[in-house]
Amino acid sequence: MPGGVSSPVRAFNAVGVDPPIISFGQGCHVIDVDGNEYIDYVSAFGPLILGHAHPAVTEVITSGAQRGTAYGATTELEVELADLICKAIPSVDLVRFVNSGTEATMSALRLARAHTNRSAIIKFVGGYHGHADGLLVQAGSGQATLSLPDSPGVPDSYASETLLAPYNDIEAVRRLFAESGDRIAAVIVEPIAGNMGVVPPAPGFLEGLREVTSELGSLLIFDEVITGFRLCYGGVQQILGVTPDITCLGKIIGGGLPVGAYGGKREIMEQIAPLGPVYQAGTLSGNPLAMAAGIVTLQTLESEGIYESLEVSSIYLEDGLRRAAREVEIPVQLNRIGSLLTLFFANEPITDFASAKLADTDRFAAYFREMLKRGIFLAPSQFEAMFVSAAHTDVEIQKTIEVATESLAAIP
Ligand code: KE4
Repeated sequence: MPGGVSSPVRAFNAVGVDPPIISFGQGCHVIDVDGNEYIDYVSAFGPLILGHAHPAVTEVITSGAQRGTAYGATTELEVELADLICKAIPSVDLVRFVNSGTEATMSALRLARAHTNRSAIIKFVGGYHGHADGLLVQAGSGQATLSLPDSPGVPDSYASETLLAPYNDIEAVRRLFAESGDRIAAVIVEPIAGNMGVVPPAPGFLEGLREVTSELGSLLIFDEVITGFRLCYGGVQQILGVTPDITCLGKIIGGGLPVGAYGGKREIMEQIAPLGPVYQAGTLSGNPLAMAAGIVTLQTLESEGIYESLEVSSIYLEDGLRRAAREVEIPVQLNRIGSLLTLFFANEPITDFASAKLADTDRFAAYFREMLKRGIFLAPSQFEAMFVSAAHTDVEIQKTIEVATESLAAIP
């Protein structure tokens, strides 16, 4: 296994410590093979909004597995999850399941190019949408963590179709459209950026994207792989009041099993095979265990008032972390939206990738190591988010704040 991992960020290259090997999770805790217990804020990078091994999720997977794991045929479960998603997100009339966020965004871009008969796309510097070739251009998340601005192996011909603008810079987008508008198929954006650390949209940014894409016949794609069902029941688009043409989903809708999805208005989605000519397929797409886990996760989220309690615990955590940094007089910026937050070691506000890159990643690494040895498991990169789950109670939040105070005091 290259680097001993199945995904680069897990190698902990940016934080200078060997990664623990996890044995199991329970609620908001993970336990490594040496028996060390951690309060977990990685949450598998987002899917586990209910926490690890949630009884209802575990039950449907266990009972489902006894009926088989894959059929290469349609099941009632995928229809049921599709219904839940289409009912929860008004902009989605039809939805197609795939096996990862990467597949979702890759397919959404192919659909947008077919629908508009155009080839260029706009993404944002520091935005991460998975590892499809054309999207590995100045991406965030693991690429930013490893300081790999562009991946080798992506032909210039692909990269030349990917135009870049700084996140939150609507004038830069307007300039790109002025120069190349008639060849831009779509703009793809994380409506709340989670892969340069958490960066909220500036007032008017998403509205501006909606306006310019509608004006010039391009599609607006919201990559809600992180934000889908994270901040409310449905897409964050419903809170932000901007309606995309295509929405990409993943993570939470699979309850921790491999899943992705993309969906949108009927007249766009009808072009997907077998209804239309745009080809996309997948052996395990819509697999019954991921569908079952996703259904019970969404049903739990819809029924139990979880978003309200997530907001309360996330505010508690934010206030505590701010207080801890003030106590030791370390300059930090804390960006939080709902149960997504990032503590940046920076003096100035973080509003895009250029400002995020000014953060002191050495100081973050020292903080990370201090937190880890005191039993707090954070994502091993300044350019990721902390994910608060429904399983984090006041006890764990208070413990996290105490440990953060000790950790911040211990770093140089
Ligand atoms: P996957 O292919 O990893 O399922 O999803 C890609 C993706 C797409 N869109 C957004 C907004 C995403 O955040 C992601 C993946 N997120 C990263 C963490 N920020 C996954 C962690 C990893 O790469 O190991």
